[in-house]
Amino acid sequence: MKVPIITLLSMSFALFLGAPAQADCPLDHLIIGCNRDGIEDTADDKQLFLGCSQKYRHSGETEYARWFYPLNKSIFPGYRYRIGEPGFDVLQSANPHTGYTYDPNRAPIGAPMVDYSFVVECVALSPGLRAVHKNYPQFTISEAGDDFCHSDILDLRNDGHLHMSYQATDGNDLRWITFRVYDELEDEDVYEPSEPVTIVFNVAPPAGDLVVDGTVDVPDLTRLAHHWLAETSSPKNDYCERADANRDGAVNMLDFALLASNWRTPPD
Ligand SMILES: [Ca+2]
Ligand SMILES: [Ca+2]
Ligand SMILES: [Ca+2]
Repeated sequence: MKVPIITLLSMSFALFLGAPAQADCPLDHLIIGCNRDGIEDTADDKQLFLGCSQKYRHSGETEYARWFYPLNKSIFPGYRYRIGEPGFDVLQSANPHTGYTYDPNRAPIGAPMVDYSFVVECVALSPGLRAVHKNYPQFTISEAGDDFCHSDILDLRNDGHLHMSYQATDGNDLRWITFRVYDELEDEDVYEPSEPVTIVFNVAPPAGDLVVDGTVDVPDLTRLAHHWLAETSSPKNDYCERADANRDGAVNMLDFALLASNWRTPPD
């Protein structure tokens, strides 16, 4: 039987569209979304978030056994200690076959670079660390204020699945990088910026070190106050960005006690 070439092409295209694109990617990703509670007409409908459900997923012997990514010694002479996760992706409502990125209730509405333009900005970065996007388009984040436009890359490649390489000059000391995502379109209907999300490397920060820098002091207490009495702590928000220090699902006196026990302890 002769199958017209146009039929074959359309079948291939359908297979391509139906393929579980990144559903099985073994590496962690921070997933950009909005409306975290998934419910319409609540305060967070237009607020962006960076989903943390995969943060540190592969770092420990069991899920969340540790709160850091180990950096591994590489063959490269500069920034020798490296790991290739977490990357970035965005929730979407078009393709149900893409596993964890399919979430119609929390996906941004419309098209990238038309209805929204999400910039991922580095707001804090420890000395001796950088984040490199090795694939097209290449870029390096090496200081606070550096950013990249995730929506631009999604529009360019028709794929929002980015892998990042985190590279440091040593594999022992605490290293960290903090991101937030905001919509740079100057539109009345603009999305609100996300809360900051921090990833740490090599070792876990002390309990209560919420604005990560290796010591627990006033900025950490202020951040704890921000999450105080939250009962929404879960792996999806990295236990309220570690404010729920004992990971029991609530931010309360038990977590304050852990923060207080490390108060102004100098880093090792
Ligand atoms: Ca909502
Ligand atoms: Ca701190
Ligand atoms: Ca707690």
